[in-house]
Amino acid sequence: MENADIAKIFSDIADILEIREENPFRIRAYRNGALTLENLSERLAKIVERDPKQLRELPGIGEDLAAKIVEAVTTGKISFYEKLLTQIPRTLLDLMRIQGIGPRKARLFYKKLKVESIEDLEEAAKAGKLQNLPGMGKKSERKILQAIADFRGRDSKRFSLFRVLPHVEALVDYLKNGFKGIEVTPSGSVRRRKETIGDIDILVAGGNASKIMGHFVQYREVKNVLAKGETKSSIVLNNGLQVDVRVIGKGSHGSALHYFTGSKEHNVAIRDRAKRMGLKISEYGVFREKTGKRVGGKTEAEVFKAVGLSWIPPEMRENRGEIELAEKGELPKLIELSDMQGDLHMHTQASDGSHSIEEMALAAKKAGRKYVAITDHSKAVTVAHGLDEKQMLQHMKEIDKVNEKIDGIEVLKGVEVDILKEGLLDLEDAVLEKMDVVVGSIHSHFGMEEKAMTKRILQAIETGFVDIVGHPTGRLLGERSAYAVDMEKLMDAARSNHVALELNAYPNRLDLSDIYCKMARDKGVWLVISTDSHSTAQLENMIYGIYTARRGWLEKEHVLNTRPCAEFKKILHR
Ligand code: DGT
Ligand code: CA
Ligand code: CA
Ligand code: ZN
Repeated sequence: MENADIAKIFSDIADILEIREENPFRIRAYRNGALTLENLSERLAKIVERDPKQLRELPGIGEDLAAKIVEAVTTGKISFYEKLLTQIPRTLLDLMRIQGIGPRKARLFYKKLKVESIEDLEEAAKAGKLQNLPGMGKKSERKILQAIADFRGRDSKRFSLFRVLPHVEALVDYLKNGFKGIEVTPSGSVRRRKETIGDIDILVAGGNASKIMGHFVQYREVKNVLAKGETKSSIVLNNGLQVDVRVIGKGSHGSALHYFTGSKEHNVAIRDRAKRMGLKISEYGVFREKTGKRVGGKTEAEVFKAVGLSWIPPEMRENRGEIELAEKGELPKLIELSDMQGDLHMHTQASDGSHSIEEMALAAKKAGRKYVAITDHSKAVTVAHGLDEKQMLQHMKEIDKVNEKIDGIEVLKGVEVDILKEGLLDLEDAVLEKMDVVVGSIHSHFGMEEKAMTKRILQAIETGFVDIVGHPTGRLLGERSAYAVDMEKLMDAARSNHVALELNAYPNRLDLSDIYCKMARDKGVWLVISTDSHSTAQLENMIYGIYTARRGWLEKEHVLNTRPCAEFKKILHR
């Protein structure tokens, strides 16, 4: 099991214990443990391999949790969790995937109405049974029905990319270590770095296919084997993720890689193009339609060249116009991690972060950044301990001090100020005026109608104080849909007011989405990519922003925080 899987189980355990009203300290221990694991940059499997005792040095990991981590890493299971799952209906946990429902509400519905699943809950809400429960009302009942509809609308079975990549890496290692001279390449949506993944596809070129298949299905994380064939097998991992592995001859590596990378839409367009040129493309190679003569397939570049195209980066292969550009030789030079000089959204212990200003700045320097903005929450976000005017001014002094003290990274004074319901900002102008960077974000009243929501954000932009609109649609992958906003209008207002939109690299946000990044690029709207880190480890999440940016065709020039700090500041203070 990978870190994120174990973190998820710890948080499930906390939920179950809370539903059963068990000892609050125990519940908190699992929640804290989950948080620690989410923020850990080293693989737990590695720590256990080196010395399991070192687990105890992690914050919030005691004897009990450490033993469970060892069990998870070595056996792929946590028996305590399995046992808990037999004591409550498994489907009850699904309730907490509905926006606005936590363990308390789940317990309430379960105890009072015998609600055991999302279906039960929907039925109860439709029958008007929820509104009479303590702490509930007509409005909250309606909200739950809406949230259920939202949940169904999302593809709830897909995994976020960040939960998948560690497994891909481990699997590639496992397959490579078993055999000499084979090439193992992730393909499918993983290679295209799509924000969510349906299943993992891995291509193996060369080697003895049946031996490779035999080795693959014995992977330690296998829950069950769906199919085992001569050249193609599928398994399901303990966390429910499916993995397809396909073995192909070395001579067909390029054409197979192209085929299995997809997307399907891109493949269809390429095949049609080939047909018009008298060629036939399959996973085995490129052939002349008439003679059957093979004209290429060893490398991907050969495949593209055969149809008159330059090599297209996998992130762009969605049939959104990339083929036309490749034909003209006008593909963009996509942005890279090493282009990122600044990170303009992060939290410290002053609000809901886990580390100090100095720790964040030094970690950002280590991650390769040249400047950061410290942007703690403003007072409206009480759950995140947002700062009021007085506290903010004090905090700014602390930021200045750190900036003087440390070298090699510039620390800017910033804030993530709440955009209130009516579009006003949550801090006085006099404080905002003194900031280097103001990120304006929405953290409340997500359910507003599109017109009102658009007006709200436009109003905030027009105050003249906002430099960047943070996570502009508020979506949380697999948890919460984007709020309704007229993106066309928002982008036009951003451009005319010289305000940048954020691509939030926090891996369950990735908001703006790839499509909106491309739209911003087309409209000439300024963008920034920031991590929204709440701990030092999360500063490494910048790479997820880069993946989405590349899917949105962004180049270095489209993203303001690729510029050196002095230039960036000049642009902001136009
Ligand atoms: P996913 O798994 O839903 O995140 O998305 P993909 O793109 O990984 O899709 P998947 O796993 O069904 O298939 C992997 C690749 O195989 C896909 O990107 C393109 C290729 N492929 C699959 N089915 C077809 C098909 O019917 N026609 C063509 N041309 N290619 C296909
Ligand atoms: Ca796939
Ligand atoms: Ca697949
Ligand atoms: Zn935020």
